[in-house]
Amino acid sequence: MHKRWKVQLIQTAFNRSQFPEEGLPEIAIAGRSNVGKSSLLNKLVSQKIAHVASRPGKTRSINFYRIEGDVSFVLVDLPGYGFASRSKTERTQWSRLIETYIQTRRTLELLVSLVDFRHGLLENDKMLQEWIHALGIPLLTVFTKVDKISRGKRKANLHKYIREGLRSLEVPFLTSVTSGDGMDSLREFLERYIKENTEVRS
Ligand SMILES: Nc1nc2c(ncn2[C@@H]2O[C@H](COP(=O)(O)OP(=O)(O)OP(=O)(O)O)[C@@H](O)[C@H]2O)c(=O)[nH]1
Ligand SMILES: [Mg+2]
Repeated sequence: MHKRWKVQLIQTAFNRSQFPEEGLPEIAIAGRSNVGKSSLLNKLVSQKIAHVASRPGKTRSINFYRIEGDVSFVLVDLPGYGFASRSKTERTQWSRLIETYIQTRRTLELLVSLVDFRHGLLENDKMLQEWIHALGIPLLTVFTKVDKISRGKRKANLHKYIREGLRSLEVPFLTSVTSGDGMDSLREFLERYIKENTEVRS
């Protein structure tokens, strides 16, 4: 049983001027619309704090959540990409906001790239991962919705996706917010990551 993380929404940003001041280390959650970013965040903190919807395009702002567990850090829920039915201007605006955040944020310690376990990496997931890699930002791949794939098929599925090419500093985590699979290990990993990567510098 993990020690519960305390969570508090510190900021909702629709543009750069609304980003909170850089302070605590940040872990950002990125992925296609509807992949389960907000759901994963809620599950990590055991609280329904981020809005979840069955229709894609729910989260349109960057939301900063302060986490207090063994360590303090900020979890950042990013708007989803690859959502076709919005207007082009709106799409450009969203991706620009995400790009600005990723390129300028000096306290960004880790980007968690969420990928739907039923599909593996699609073209825009690959683009995101290659771009993050080129920027030299540490990246972890986390698969979502593994409950949709029977247990017996998961290992083969994971290996197929790894063979097809993905970036991840660890073996990708397989998670589900409905079954709770992988959540404890992911929580522990993130906490340890923050601990190890911020101690070195302070
Ligand atoms: N079965 C299953 N459904 C999930 C899981 N995670 C998320 N969902 C569902 O997927 C849908 C989208 O979840 P969100 O958390 O809103 O997705 P998001 O990535 O934040 O989406 P945007 O904010 O639109 O970018 C919701 O209907 C969730 O209930 C999971 O692990 N298993
Ligand atoms: Mg969301």
